[in-house]
Amino acid sequence: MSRLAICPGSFDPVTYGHLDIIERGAKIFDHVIVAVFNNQSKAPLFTVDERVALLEEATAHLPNVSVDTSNGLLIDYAREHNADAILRGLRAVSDFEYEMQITSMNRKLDDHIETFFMMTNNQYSFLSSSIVKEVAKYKANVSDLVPEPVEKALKKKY
Ligand code: COD
Repeated sequence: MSRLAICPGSFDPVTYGHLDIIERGAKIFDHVIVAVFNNQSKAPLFTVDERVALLEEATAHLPNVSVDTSNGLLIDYAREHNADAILRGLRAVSDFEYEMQITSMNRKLDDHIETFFMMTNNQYSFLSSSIVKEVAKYKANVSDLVPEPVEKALKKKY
């Protein structure tokens, strides 16, 4: 039986931390859809189309990964696509409370879809899109934090 996971996020922009979770997830699940959603509590730097284009470049080497976007609820998206799981990454204890909140709400809305958490690779435990934008704004080198097309896109924005 073929197993599908949805890896949802803002991806504003995609970092090597996200990519690590996507790559590891793609080894476990038959197919992974990376889905770009708007997070109401964040003001995005990149448009949804820009985020999708950068994700497509960054995941081009993964044949069982596709990129999509949605304006709706994550759980509705997962249901519509007949997903088996929602795939999320965990960095630190500080992520836990937020993740528990959204997982509990998603489970209340549909208890058939499991959420899978993968611990960050130690190397990326400090890494977030916000921190990348913060340092890129001050022209610091971000080449070991994000794929090259993202680095270029950040240079254009700032
Ligand atoms: N190492 C490991 N994992 C990482 C790293 C790293 N360095 N950096 C990020 N991640 C993980 C995150 O933990 C997350 O799992 C994923 O990568 C994406 O991260 P972000 O920051 O791009 O995504 P978020 O947290 O902004 O995504 C929030 C959603 C968009 C999923 C959420 O807002 C949502 O579900 N929106 C749709 C509307 C909805 O359904 N709302 C109700 C939810 S209850």
